[in-house]
Amino acid sequence: MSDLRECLLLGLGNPLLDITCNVGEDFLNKWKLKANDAILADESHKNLNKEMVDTYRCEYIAGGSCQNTLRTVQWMLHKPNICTFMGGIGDDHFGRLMSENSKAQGLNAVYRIDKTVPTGTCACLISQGNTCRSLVAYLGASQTFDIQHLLANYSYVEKAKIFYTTGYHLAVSADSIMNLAQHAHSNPGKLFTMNLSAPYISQAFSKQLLEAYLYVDILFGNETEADAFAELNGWPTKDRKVIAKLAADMECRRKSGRTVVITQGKDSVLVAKTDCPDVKEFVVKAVDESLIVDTIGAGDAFVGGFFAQLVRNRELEVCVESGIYAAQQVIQQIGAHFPKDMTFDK
Ligand code: 26A
Ligand code: 26A
Repeated sequence: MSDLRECLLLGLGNPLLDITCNVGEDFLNKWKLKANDAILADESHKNLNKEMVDTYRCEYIAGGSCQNTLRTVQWMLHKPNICTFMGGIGDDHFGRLMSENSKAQGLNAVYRIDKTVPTGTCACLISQGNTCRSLVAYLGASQTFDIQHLLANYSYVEKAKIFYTTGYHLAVSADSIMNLAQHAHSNPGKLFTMNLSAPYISQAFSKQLLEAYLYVDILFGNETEADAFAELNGWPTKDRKVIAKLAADMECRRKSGRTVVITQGKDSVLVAKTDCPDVKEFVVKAVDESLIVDTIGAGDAFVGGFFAQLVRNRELEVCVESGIYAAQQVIQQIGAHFPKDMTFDK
């Protein structure tokens, strides 16, 4: 582990402060929220966070998909500042909570701070004795990130060897993403990696996605995102192994080709590579249903576990095993939290 240096991995995404608490049915009804749902906040949710905080004991965590992934890497590596995270927050109390929390978890967060827009949040309302989760995301200042911030902090780009961005961020700063992609492309040994993030990205941001995809060394996605990507490309198949292989074989500017990693919940993880006819299948070992609290953040943690080995140049098999390990720890906790101990020891 001694050869691990700081700022090896640079991530770009939407920082959202996850605000989690247990609520009663009446609270959900008052805010017209379904017990199991994930929505974007609108005008009607303006005071939701405040009322949650005033009414219940809330837990805060530096969330947002990319930041969750990088926190996972730090959790597994026990050495601070291996990961740099960039994204936009506000100049407010929630922004300061976010900074404190990400720092406490070992992240080197280089936030763009916007004076006019509040920090993004994700309200996570748990109900019915831990069995239901209602998520309300307010994207706020996460949408104010711009390429100027990246350019002003370019020393972190120079230092990094692996770049990771969420598909979500294609909607925020596609030019920053392209800048990272091209930086990796013109610097031998660097890797550009991306997540599909959500089916709607393949639908509403296909142009930006396909442009960045030319430079992707490693693509991550789950089953529904893989299906949406197949649909975008007009592939008439539901066979995920075929989808993974077709995705790996799309035009690629990277000399060494591309790796596509698809997670499927309790089903096997699929890995396809350019110039490799077989799609590898990694069996996911069963987790006793009674131990599963919720699957919030499982996909984010999978990618983090994968990276925790990739930064140490471990082979693909160990990266995937570590991804499964991290995801399975997170599904046994509320939200995108980890247990205290980390017992993966390959
Ligand atoms: C653009 N959107 C909707 C989002 C998110 C998001 N992260 C980035 N962009 N909506 C929810 N999240 C985060 O997803 C995590 C679970 O995977 C939440 O903050 C939560 O921690
Ligand atoms: C029974 N369920 C829901 C599950 C899982 C699971 N592992 C076992 N049982 N749901 C998710 N995972 C883990 O999280 C990753 C990302 O979804 C798997 O490792 C999966 O690859």
